[in-house]
Amino acid sequence: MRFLKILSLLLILFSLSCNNAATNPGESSGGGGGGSGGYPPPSIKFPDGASVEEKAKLAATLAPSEKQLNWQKMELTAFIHYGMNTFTDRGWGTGTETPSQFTPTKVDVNQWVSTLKEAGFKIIILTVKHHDGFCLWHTETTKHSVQYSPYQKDIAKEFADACRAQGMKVGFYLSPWDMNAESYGKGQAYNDFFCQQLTELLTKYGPVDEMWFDGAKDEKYGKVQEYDFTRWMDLINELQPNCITANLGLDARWAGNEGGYARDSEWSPVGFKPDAYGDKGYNEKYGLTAEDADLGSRDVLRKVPEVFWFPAEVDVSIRTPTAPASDSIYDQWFFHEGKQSVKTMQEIMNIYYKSVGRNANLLLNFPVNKEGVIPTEDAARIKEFKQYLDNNLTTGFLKDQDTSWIGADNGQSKEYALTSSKQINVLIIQEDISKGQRVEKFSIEYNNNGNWQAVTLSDISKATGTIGYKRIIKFSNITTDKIRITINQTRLPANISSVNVYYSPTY
Ligand code: FUL
Repeated sequence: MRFLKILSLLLILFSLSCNNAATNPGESSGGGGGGSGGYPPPSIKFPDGASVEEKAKLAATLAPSEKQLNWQKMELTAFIHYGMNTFTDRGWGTGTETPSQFTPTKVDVNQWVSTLKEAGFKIIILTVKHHDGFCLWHTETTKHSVQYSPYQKDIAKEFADACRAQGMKVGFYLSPWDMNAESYGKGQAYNDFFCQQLTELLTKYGPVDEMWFDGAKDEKYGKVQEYDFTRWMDLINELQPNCITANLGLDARWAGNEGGYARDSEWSPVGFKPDAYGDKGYNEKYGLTAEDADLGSRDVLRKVPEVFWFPAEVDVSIRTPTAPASDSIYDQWFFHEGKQSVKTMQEIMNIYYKSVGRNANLLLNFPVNKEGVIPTEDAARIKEFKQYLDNNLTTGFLKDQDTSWIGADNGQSKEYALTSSKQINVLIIQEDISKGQRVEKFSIEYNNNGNWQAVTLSDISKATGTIGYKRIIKFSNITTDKIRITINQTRLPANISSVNVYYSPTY
């Protein structure tokens, strides 16, 4: 029996490595059940009775689909919340508003796009429908839309055209929860309505790179609606196979909070099954929720039968609420005059270190104001952020151009020389995730007058656990000419694609 089990595992590992070798990086089907074109995204089912060691090795061979890999490389996604709530001063609307209340004076989509493009964002996701059901596009599905407002013009179209003209990718936030739709709560009728909305958005506005589905759904409002996720996901795949589905989607996972941080060790191969598979009760069975402190360590692998490539996305706003909106919600997402402060550079940099620096994408929200623009203060702050990254965290101090380290195994170390002795306090390290995420623990030392000494980690980088696509480690200032990285624990020999060190003077 044992022999047969080992043989079957060896065969699986062999077929996975052939699969990886036979395709370009990122084109891997994931080897364990991912469909071609990345739908559904890659996953691996563990053989019955596999030990945790065997599961960890298998999980280490799981790789993203091509579109998931491209998504991860973008690092920065901008969110724009704009809609009825902007005018009613609410966090959540009621669905009883009227289009006449939507009264922007100048919707300047070009200002949104150029501001965010200059700040380094690669894609913008616009709330084309929030929970109040008001649509920012011209739709056949309802009269509760911008078309019947004083503004009249199709904002989704203006936005998508402006993005494309400036070379930015396009995303839409379409709230599944709809407090205005008459069919909401009526089972298939609402799923038909929602599919019609999806069809409009995915056929009238050119390539859509990301569809973002929010999980908020308040059944206190008396209506219970079952979402037909399989139908939605199939439809998106049919209409726009390159589109990423996020949050209540299959390709990108909600990091579990709206405070701007990923986990210290953020795994992309996780035991948590995307809710959008509609597999009710699956995650409960294994005691997992999107908010858990751990979704991918050996403790999780031990108890689950399957591992999914489901990378984290951190959503937070550039504005912090300082007073409640008129519906008592402390709302960071929509613009509320005099009730929010723009985050400081220190706060934004902390968010950056705890999201992009922890193997997650940062989805940073910009509330557009009543007039229809990103306020000057917010635009100035994000410009400052970009300048700070350009000046301090872009050109590193290591001597060699090629810092890759393929096959870095347990207990192995590698030394990296700086161009000369320099003061440093940041290390950026990346794994080639097209081959999987593998490192569980690593450490950093520096040459201190001939002795190797461990760096003192900052609070932001409490532990040097996982790496993933990108890990940014902050530590106390040191002056040195050489650093040493040790891979303390890895699931399979790791593929380190780059390492570099920097000096961040202020944050
Ligand atoms: C939440 C929503 O309820 C908020 O209004 C906002 O859209 C945020 C991104 O997701 O769950």
